[in-house]
Amino acid sequence: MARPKIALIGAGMIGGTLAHMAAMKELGDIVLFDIAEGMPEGKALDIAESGPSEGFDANLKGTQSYADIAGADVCIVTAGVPRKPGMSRDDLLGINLKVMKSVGEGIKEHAPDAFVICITNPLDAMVWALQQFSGLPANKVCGMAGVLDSARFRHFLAEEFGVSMKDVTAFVLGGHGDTMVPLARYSTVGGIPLPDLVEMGWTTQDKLDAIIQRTRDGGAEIVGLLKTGSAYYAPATSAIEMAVAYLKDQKRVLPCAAYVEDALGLKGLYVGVPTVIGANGVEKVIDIKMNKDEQAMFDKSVDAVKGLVKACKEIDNTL
Ligand code: TXD
Repeated sequence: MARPKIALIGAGMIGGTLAHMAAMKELGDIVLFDIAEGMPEGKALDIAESGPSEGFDANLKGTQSYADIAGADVCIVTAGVPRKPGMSRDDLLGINLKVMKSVGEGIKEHAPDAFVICITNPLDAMVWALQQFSGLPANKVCGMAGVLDSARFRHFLAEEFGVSMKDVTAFVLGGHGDTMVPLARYSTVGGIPLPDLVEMGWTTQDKLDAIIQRTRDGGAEIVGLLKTGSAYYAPATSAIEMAVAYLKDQKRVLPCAAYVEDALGLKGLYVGVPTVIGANGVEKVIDIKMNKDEQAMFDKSVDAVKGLVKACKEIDNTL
């Protein structure tokens, strides 16, 4: 049986990290696509040359031709421009929408059966535009944001509680932006919900609120520190987790930007929701019941996403 084929559309900071992680995990053969001349080829060759020491078998190829992604099982899209300090994710919309059009057409022609994971910001609008431009079924096109935002939340909570990050679960819903909704009620340490941990004196509500805000600001915190780009290790790791759930039919329960046909009060929108990811892509959107406060935060986040979608339609009237 042939190895799976992983196509990374965009071979920059996240794309290169994705390629390295996918090779080390032996997820399959890897194509690094970019418009930059030489860079994808150089990264592919450099990672391939790490194979003998690391001990993985994978063919790696760098390219500027969409023909080389033919038959990909998974496409992870990071093509576009990242933020610089002082920029919001939404500031990237105009430039990256045009990039999604070319990427969507490339995937439509050469990898129509792929499971597509979009990472490019502003994520919730870009994943929708990518699905529209590519014409792939909505269950095969999703966005990576919730896994990253939840991972950041989990990391900060594990630090606060002095416990293993492995034993902290967290739920972050809504758009990948300032309005994201970390759900404390559904986040736990070893199954103990956060509100119980506050009552048990493990932390205070003020500290929990500060951690929730730091999660919302997680991307900007790293952009401010790096100064020349945005986060790439944790975003890549998060997307790989989603790709593995698809490739190995793991039925993982993961938050991601998925198309919501009719759930959570939504009728036809891409936004961060709890999903089940397996061999059929996004196999289920979990229609959780939120309380009044959570619903209000979620609705606010949904409105922000709808605003981005509207802005896309104003730029490209084919959408
Ligand atoms: O959680 C999330 N979804 C976010 C997403 C987490 C972190 C970063 N987020 C976004 O991912 C970020 O705001 C950017 O929009 C993307 C990619 O971030 P990265 O740090 O990898 O950006 P780079 O290093 O600039 O890489 C982007 C590559 C670069 O090599 C360009 O040459 C290439 O994209 N690029 C293109 N490739 C193909 N086709 C076109 N048109 C194109 N334009 C640029």
